[in-house]
Amino acid sequence: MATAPPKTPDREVSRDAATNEMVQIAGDAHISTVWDRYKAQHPQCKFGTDGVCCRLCHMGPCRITPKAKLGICGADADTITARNLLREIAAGTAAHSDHGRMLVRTLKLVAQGKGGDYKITDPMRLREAARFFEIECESRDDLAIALDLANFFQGQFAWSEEPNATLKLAPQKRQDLWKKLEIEPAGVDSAVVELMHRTHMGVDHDYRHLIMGGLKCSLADGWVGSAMATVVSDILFGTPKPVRSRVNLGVLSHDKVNIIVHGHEPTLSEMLAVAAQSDEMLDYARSKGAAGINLAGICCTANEVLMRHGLPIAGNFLQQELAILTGAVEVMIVDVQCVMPSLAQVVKCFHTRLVSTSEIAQCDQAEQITFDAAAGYEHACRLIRMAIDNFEQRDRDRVNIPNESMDLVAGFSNETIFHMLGGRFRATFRPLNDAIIDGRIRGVAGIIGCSNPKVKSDDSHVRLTEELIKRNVLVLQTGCAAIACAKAGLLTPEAALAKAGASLREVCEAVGIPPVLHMGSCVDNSRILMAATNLVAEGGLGDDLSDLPVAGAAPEWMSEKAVAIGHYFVASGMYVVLGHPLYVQGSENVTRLLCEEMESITGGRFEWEPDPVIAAEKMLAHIERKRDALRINVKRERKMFDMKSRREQQ
Ligand code: SF4
Ligand code: MSK
Repeated sequence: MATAPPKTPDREVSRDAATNEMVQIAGDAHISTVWDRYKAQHPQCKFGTDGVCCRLCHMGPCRITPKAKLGICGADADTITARNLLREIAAGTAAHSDHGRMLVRTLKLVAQGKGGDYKITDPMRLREAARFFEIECESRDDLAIALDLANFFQGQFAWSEEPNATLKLAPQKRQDLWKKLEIEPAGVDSAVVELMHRTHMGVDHDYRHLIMGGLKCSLADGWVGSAMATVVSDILFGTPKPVRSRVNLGVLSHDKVNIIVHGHEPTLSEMLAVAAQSDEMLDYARSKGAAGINLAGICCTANEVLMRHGLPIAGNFLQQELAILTGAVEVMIVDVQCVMPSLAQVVKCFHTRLVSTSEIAQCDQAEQITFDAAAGYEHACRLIRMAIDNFEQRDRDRVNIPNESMDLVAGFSNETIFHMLGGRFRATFRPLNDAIIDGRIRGVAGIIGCSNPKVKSDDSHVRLTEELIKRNVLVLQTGCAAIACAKAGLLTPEAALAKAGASLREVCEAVGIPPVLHMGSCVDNSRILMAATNLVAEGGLGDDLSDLPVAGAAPEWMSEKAVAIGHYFVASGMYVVLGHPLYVQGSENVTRLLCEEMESITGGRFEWEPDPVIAAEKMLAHIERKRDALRINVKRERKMFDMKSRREQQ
């Protein structure tokens, strides 16, 4: 029987050599990857990309065309694109917030003494959060405070007469604006429900009113659901501090049991990280001929265990199939979000076992072992044993682990940055504000989001980051963007400093931070919101988030969570550049509202720009405009002080 010739990839799919190598191997073995399926979907539906396809009722589906400018009910392109966009925001908000809910539940179990091996790892963070939300802390033990905080956070999900209390994390002026615009959410769940209601057939038809509703829901994501997820993760698992580790498929081991954790919720992976280092598990691995246990991550679970344990990252979103294709993974453990259904097909070609652990996320071809936090440690041991038992099934002749792996430093929470900038005794953002005010740092950029087969993966993340640090902009990162830059070496202070502009380098060296700071997973974009809030609070850079010389970008985004994130940044007054447009281009009005008019409403707006170098220029132009408005670009006269004026200063 003639064998089919190996497939040749049409293009370099990635900036990352390990990815290209594995895609070639997949092609040779006729195993379909995300890039093959992307190609098979071409040409992609123009009605979909323009956002003018509506299937919200069963008179439809309807599509807006030059000949049919209205759907059967009379909805026009403005209403249809806005409604479709809002449903994406609702889904993104729901995803982040359900992640937050899971963590709040675990905190409550711990507080009630039913949390198994979970505990309060950072009591300072607990007390700091409790005090902020006016929970009594004096003369009370941690568990009592944790119970009050968990109940308070639980209350933030339900509908309430009052706006969400966590909105108070934002600067006062921003809160006042949200109130004036009537976009304060009053409960995460009700914000999502309201959006689903407003977008039901025959409810809200005014595209402007719809978009403002979308901003309201997105605030329930960034400043409520995600903010709570980040705080509770820090309390339970520890507030991240700088750690060194390694990244890319080359972190997989030839002689150890490889276990991949993939998804988003850190609860199980935290226990796996502990159990994998236990003597019991290590002895068992050795008894089966393995040199040890290698726990590595994909996507945001990777970021979580990296930030707190320094565990290696095997790859970002588009590398999940490729990790299995190495033939060296004993078990891939998945939970929620960004887990491709295709994994079930890829594991069939190898010895890898795919285990789904979330009660809400099942895959008919994966093994389902639903995670129970109260028995977290035993659960983790069971999964590790499963991997060890599978080690002898590994076919050494089919193992293809690329050589590529890179050093990185991650773990930059706001709390850590405060201490790094302020020194041991005085936590402060002051040196950062001063460096921005005197122009040595021009501003701050947040680069976040996924990878997407529509573009050469990692390339835009890396080029945009390089361009910005070269121009003396400090870069904060999360999610798969951070992993992309880590693979390219930009998360090693040494390499990044070498690429940074002279004045940014000087400041970073003086205060001991790298120019590209990895702040965590997708929910940890709330850390970027808080970093911006801290810049305002420190003084000298205006009194609202929209005054700051900051800009955001998601160059390779793909998920509905990214849509929600983009909107909460815009609702918070930020300028956000997306590498490809939202599905709204079928409506000139909606596009104009999001990309132009929004600036006069919230102070923020969207921009689409596929070219990372031009995106950097646009971000820098925005940063300089903000600097001009703050009048910090005005050259200050150097005053010569004589002895008299020095004495007057004292
Ligand atoms: Fe068509 Fe209107 Fe129904 Fe949408 S809601 S499918 S536009 S009839
Ligand atoms: S994992 S949402 S692909 S960043 Fe958070 Fe990466 Fe985007 Fe998923």
